[in-house]
Amino acid sequence: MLTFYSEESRLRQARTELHDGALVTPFECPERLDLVLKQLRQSGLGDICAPKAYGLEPVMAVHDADYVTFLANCWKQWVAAGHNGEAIPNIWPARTMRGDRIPRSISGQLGYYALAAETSISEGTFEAAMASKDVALGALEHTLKTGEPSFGLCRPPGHHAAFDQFGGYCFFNNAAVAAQRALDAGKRRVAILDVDFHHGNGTQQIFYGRDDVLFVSLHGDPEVTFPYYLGYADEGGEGKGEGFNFNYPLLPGTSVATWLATLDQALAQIKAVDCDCLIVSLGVDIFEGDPISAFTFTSADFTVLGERLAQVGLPSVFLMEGGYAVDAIGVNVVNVLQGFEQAREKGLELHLNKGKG
Ligand code: Q9C
Ligand code: ZN
Repeated sequence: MLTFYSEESRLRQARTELHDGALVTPFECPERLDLVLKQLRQSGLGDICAPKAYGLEPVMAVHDADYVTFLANCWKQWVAAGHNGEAIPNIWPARTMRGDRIPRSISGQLGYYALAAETSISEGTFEAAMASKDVALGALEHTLKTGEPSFGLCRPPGHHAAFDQFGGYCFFNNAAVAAQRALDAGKRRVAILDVDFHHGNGTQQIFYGRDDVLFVSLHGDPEVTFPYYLGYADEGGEGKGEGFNFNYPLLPGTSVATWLATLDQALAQIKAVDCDCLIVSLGVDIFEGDPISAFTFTSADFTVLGERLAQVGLPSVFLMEGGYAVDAIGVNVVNVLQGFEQAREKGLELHLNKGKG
């Protein structure tokens, strides 16, 4: 399986995350890339290549143009305004105020375009976000061309980024950018399966009114887990999109057996809808040792996850979402991909034998 990766993903080197009432070194850090790359190289899974630059057009196909302009200019404007630290919002157009004004001040714009406060904007953040969506697009292009699976080692992650909002460590929604690209290349319907610990609120929001992208997510129950205000089981899509959104919220501490049984339901939903390809929002923060999450996957369980995903039988693109800096994230990612490859090869073999017999 080919991996796509960009050195430019390292250009985001934020120093601050608002966590537990303090500014800490961000959990979403460049070292995550090293942990995954090291394990990929040792695994012999396949080559690692750099994507080409796809420009802004595929981003504009799912994000608001003014939002993209805000991200491109935010750091410069923040510095020009004389601020010392990194750009962090501290006020929003909350429910009791107007939501139809985009203030001129960069502080006002930050609140308008942010959905959470943990994620700072720093020098190089925009450039890294550009590289990250290029990684997703490179992986998608390879899979569309060959039918072979691919892995996009995206960083920063994407699934919390909505049409015109950043947050949860995400700026551009890599999975949404890739899904839209597949449609624009002639695919009729794309399935996105999100297994990250956190609900993919951004992906859901972008496609909520549409029937050409099926969004299915397993995640920590938003009653008690970030992002709190989306990801409930009764969110089924709207208008044409009704029946194309499925949320499976699970309580913190949910057993792997329950999680996998829920996955089987989710996979049955995907198989019940006619889709041309599968994009997996691959967050490995469902690992028992993840520092900010609360599911109970062991490293071995990730192999089982990969095997089950192969049963869907669709051309598949894996895109990195969460999974934080503990050594095991590399092994966990590789286990999913190897489990997938092995089960897929076995499936192909069975298929061939059937043909012969
Ligand atoms: N300070 C992804 O996994 N805050 N984003 C959680 C820890 C936000 C996670 C509490 C978590 C965002 C892509
Ligand atoms: Zn996550």
